[in-house]
Amino acid sequence: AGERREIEEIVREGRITPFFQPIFALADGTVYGYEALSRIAGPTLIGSPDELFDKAIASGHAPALEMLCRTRALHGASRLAVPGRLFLNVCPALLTSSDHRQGKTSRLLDELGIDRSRVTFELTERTMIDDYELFNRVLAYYRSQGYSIAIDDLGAGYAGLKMLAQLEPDYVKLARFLVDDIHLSAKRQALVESLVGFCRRLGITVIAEGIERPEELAWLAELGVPLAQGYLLGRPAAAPLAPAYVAPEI
Ligand code: G
Ligand code: G
Ligand code: MN
Ligand code: NA
Repeated sequence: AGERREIEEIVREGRITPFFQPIFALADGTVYGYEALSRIAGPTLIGSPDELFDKAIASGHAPALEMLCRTRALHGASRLAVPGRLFLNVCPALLTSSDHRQGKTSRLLDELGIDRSRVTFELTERTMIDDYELFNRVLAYYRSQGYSIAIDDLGAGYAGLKMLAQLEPDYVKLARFLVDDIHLSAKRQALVESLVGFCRRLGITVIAEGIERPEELAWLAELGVPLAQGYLLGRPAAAPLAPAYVAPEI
C-alpha cells in the first residue's frame, strides 16, 4: 500500500530522471545512439525500474508513468552532448492503447525539433508471447508514423524464434545471456553468429547489450555484430554525457 502511494507521488510530482546509455558502432567507435533508461529521482522504497513498472501496471498508473518517462527522456535527449538515434523502452502491457500517447509523443518531438525517424521503440520480448497479429499491427502503426522498432532482449522470453519468423523489426537487441562470457562458450558464439547472419539477410540491424568484458567485445566484433552497448563501453548516466568507448585501431 505504501508503494502504491509512492507510485502516485512519483507520477504526480514527476520524480523521474532520464538516464542515457550510449550505443556504439563497433566499426569506428562512434556513438550510434542512446537508450533512455528511467530512474526514480530521490529516495524510494522501490528497488528497480522493473519493479516500478510492474507495480504501476498492477495499480493502474502505468499509462501516466510511461508518458512521464517518455517526456523526461525526450527533454533529456534534446540536451545530449552527441546527437544520435534514441531508443525508448515501451511497456508491452500498454501497446494496445498506444494511439493517444503516440499522438502526444509526436507533438512533443515536433516541439523539441527531434525528427521521428531518429526514434526507435524497444519492445521487450519477455512478455510478448502470443499475439503476433497485434504486434504486427503496432509495428505497422509506429512505422506509418515514421518511427522504427527494436525487439528487445531477444532470446530471453519464450518465443524468440517464432518472433523472428513472424515479425520484421528494424533492430534486434540480443538478450544479455548471449553476450555473457561469449568468449568461453562455443554455443553462444554459434548462436550469435547465426542470428547475425539471419538478421543480415533480412536487413535487420543487431545490437548486443550487456557487454562488460573486453573479451566479449572482441568476439562480438569478430562475429560481425555492428552495434553494442554495455558497462564496458559506457554506463547509463544523466544527460549530457560524453562517450566512453574508443574503438581500437585496426
Ligand atoms: O536500467 P535497468 O536495467 O534497471 O532497467 C530495468 C528495466 O526497466 C529494463 O527492462 C528497461 O527496459 C526498463 N525501463 C527502463 N526505463 C523504462 C521506461 O522509461 N519505460 C519502460 N517501459 N521501461 C523502462
Ligand atoms: O531490458 P532492457 O534491455 O531494456 O534493460 C536494459 C538494462 O540493462 C538497463 O537497466 C541497464 O542499466 C542494464 N545494463 C546496461 N548495460 C549493462 C551491462 O553491461 N551489464 C548489466 N548487467 N546490465 C546492463
Ligand atoms: Mn531496452
Ligand atoms: Na527491456
